Amino acid sequence: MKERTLIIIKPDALQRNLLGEIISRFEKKGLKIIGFKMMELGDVLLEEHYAHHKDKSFFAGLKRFMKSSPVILTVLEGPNIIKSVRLIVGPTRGYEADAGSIRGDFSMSAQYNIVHASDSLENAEIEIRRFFAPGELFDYPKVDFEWIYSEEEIK
Ligand code: 3AN
Repeated sequence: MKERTLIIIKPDALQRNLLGEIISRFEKKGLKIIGFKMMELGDVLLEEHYAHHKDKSFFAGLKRFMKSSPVILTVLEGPNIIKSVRLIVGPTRGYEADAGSIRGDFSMSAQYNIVHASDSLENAEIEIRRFFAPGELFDYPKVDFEWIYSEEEIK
């Protein structure tokens, strides 16, 4: 089984026009995008996804924030995916994250921290199933092209 993780690009990133910047960091690192979509998250999905925070004082605020605009959900594939993505993303609190990481470069907050990334392979599979149907994930390339010119062009 190839290693996969779920990324949620949160409302603050979309409202700050950071989507391209964030996706580009994952792409340039060499991670493969195998699923990608835009969604408005409702209470049911958020209460399931953030069940471990349901008794925290910030839970209502977290839900309000996560519903403030649509989010982008993406599934990334690559070796050692959980660790490599968490290094690119940085720790939860933006003000503690190293410069060069997404949160280190774009967040000063624990709540408005730009992205969610799964914390284990086990949780990644549960989270991917929560947001994606099997037909929304793609296995590619089906053919390896050389990207210089097509064979038809030189006939
Ligand atoms: P991570 O997103 O780094 O896995 P979690 O799972 O502890 O961190 O937290 C999930 C989300 O809950 C965070 N991304 C953040 O939006 C929110 N959150 C976590 N801790 C706090 C906090 N102390 N105050 C406000 N929001 C928080």
